[in-house]
Amino acid sequence: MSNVRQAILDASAAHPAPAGVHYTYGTAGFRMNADLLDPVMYRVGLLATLRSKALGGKVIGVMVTASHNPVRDNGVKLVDPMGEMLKQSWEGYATQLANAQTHEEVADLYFGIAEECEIDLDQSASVVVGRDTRPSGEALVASLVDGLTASGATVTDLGLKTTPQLHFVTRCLNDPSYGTPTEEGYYQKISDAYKTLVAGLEPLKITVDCAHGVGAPKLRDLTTYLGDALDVTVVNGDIEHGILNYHVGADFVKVNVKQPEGFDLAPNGIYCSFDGDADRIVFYYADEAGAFHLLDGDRITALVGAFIIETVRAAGLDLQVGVVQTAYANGNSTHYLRDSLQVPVAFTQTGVKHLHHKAEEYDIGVYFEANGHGTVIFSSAARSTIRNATDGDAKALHILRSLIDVINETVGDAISDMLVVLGVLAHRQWALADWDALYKDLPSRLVKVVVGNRHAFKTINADTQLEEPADLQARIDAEVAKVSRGRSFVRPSGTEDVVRVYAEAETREECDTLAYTVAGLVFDLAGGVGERPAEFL
Ligand code: 16G
Ligand code: MG
Repeated sequence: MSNVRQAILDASAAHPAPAGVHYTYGTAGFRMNADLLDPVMYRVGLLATLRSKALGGKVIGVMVTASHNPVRDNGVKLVDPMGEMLKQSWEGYATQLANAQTHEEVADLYFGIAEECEIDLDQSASVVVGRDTRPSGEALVASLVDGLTASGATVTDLGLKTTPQLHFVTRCLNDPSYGTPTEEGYYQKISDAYKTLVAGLEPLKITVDCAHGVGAPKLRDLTTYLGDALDVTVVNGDIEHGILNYHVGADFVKVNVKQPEGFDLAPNGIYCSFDGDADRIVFYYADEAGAFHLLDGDRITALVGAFIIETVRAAGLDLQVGVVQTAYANGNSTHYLRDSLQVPVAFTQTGVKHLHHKAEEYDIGVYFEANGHGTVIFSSAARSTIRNATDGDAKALHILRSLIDVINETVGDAISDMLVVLGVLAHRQWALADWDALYKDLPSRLVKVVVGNRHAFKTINADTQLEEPADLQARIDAEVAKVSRGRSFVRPSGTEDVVRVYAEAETREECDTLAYTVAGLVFDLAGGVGERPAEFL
């Protein structure tokens, strides 16, 4: 037996699989109750080694986080060399390895994948690891490192990082032109660029709800680099007491359309919330009357998209700017982008990797999910056009050049997105109310339905239609036709054991009728479980 096989078997013995648990590498990697993740971590270590070897020894990233989930959960996902999500065809290998029943099977899969992908096992492998503030994180990283070590990878444990910082460092290690591969390199790059972007403008003041997560210490670190360029107040930054994401953070604010707990909103102030691993952000403010106004990912697309288009035009550059949304984008945001801004809008399935991939088709691609996850990406041609332009409006070129470096192109990044939005607001001299006035949202509603088997739901056309269960879509279409400007779709969640129903319509009443009627149809015709919720029609 080879030494490596023996090493993998020996180390695997310390990470036995629990009986009867099925693991799936989904849109956000593996994510579940932390108590079940130990064997998964070990095996993800093996897979990360293989992935690095398969790519000629390039550095692979591994992030240990469960994002906005409760603190008892944890999760893990792999990051490819340019800072992008793991190549989709490898998700299947991750799932296979995680579900192996015996140590022998784990080793067989390791060598089986190597053979199938024609991986040279003598190739070196290198992996960087980051984790969020969850108490389970350290032990899970140790199990991950066991897998990496048994399979011979060189490991760098970066400790506490936001998810986007881990993506950034991974990218820089493989592509030094992107930046210095350290947390300090990250702060230096984006803070220098922000200072350049807003030079000469009135500094803004923002209060940031960090969801009691990793964003808090990291944002505090950033403020020392920003100096006077921005006045940041960190709130909800208690990472010691296991209250991560509890009634706070971007997901809480977006789902409930209300402010997080823990502080009061002064009228017309600038506020935002990060999620637990700081890769999502939403903004909000209270008006004079105390009413709460949410500015979600769709709004960020509209603000940033419009600003970039205008600046590209002002700079006299011939670059195509495009926007990518999902079916969850409010219909009026799409309407605003297409009809008022005349910008091409593409739709993809939910999940960052789909949006990112689509955005790569433009010279400059702007993508944000309604939930606040997104970024802007520049093709390398667009980047050189912007960097090398000699004529054209100097101010516009200056803005674009600094914007490129404020943006974390590898993945949605709450810290970097915050600076991008603030940079735009500073240039426009807008309060959040001005941003809010760009368009008016159509009333919308999201409803969860618990069914026996959510995997029986198959969507097509970027999640907008159901292919299975058969006949359900025709029933949904009939309901949509009854309301004005109606839209509704159903998709299985990739992160929770539920089916999600989305509906929007011209009025709140029509919207709610549509949402609860469709939810009722799903419940009745597609195996609803438990008591039928009273609000379902
Ligand atoms: C994950 C995705 C996010 C998506 C969400 C949908 C990544 C990094 N994150 O959090 O993009 O919006 O899942 O959740 O891809 P759902 O499938 O439960 O609706
Ligand atoms: Mg997150």
